[in-house]
Amino acid sequence: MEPKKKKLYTLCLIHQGDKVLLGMKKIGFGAGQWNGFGGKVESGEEIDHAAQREVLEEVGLTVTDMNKVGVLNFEFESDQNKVMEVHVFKATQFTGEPIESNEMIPQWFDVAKVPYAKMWPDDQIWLPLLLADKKFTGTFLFDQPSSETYSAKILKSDLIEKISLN
Ligand code: 6OG
Repeated sequence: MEPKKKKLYTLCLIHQGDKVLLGMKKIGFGAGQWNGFGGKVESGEEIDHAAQREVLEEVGLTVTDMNKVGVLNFEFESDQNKVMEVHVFKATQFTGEPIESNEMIPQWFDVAKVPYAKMWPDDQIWLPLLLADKKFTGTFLFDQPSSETYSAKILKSDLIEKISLN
């Protein structure tokens, strides 16, 4: 059997004090849900450059302090060819003001009121680690890629806290 082809993605959460900036995805994969900002890494592009580029494109901010905090693999039972390797970043400093883009409507949330019910279900497992300045790696198997329904269910998950990411 051929090895599964992983596609590389970024996801950046902007966290300042007791607030986290999320975006309501307007189109594409995960539309109708709150998430961090990110997307596909282009061929030949550095992953952290892709993370910065996606934040600028999706919410108009230039991040000035950003660290990689996690790597998550997403697999889907109903679509065995879809394997996503998502590099998760946390940014604490930026310049500019959040602006709505074609893809995202930004909104600040209190860290005690993150809208997990309207996010991918994996977020409630790893986002608390990010907010607590921890690093992690993990794999999540979903039944299906959901869109606008928050209906994807986690069939298997495995999240490990890490001291450092290599
Ligand atoms: P575009 O299709 O917009 O990139 N993403 C996920 N984020 C979370 N929290 N959970 C998931 O569970 C996700 N699957 C994908 C990665 C898609 C964006 O959505 C993120 C990218 O930032 C399945 O180019």
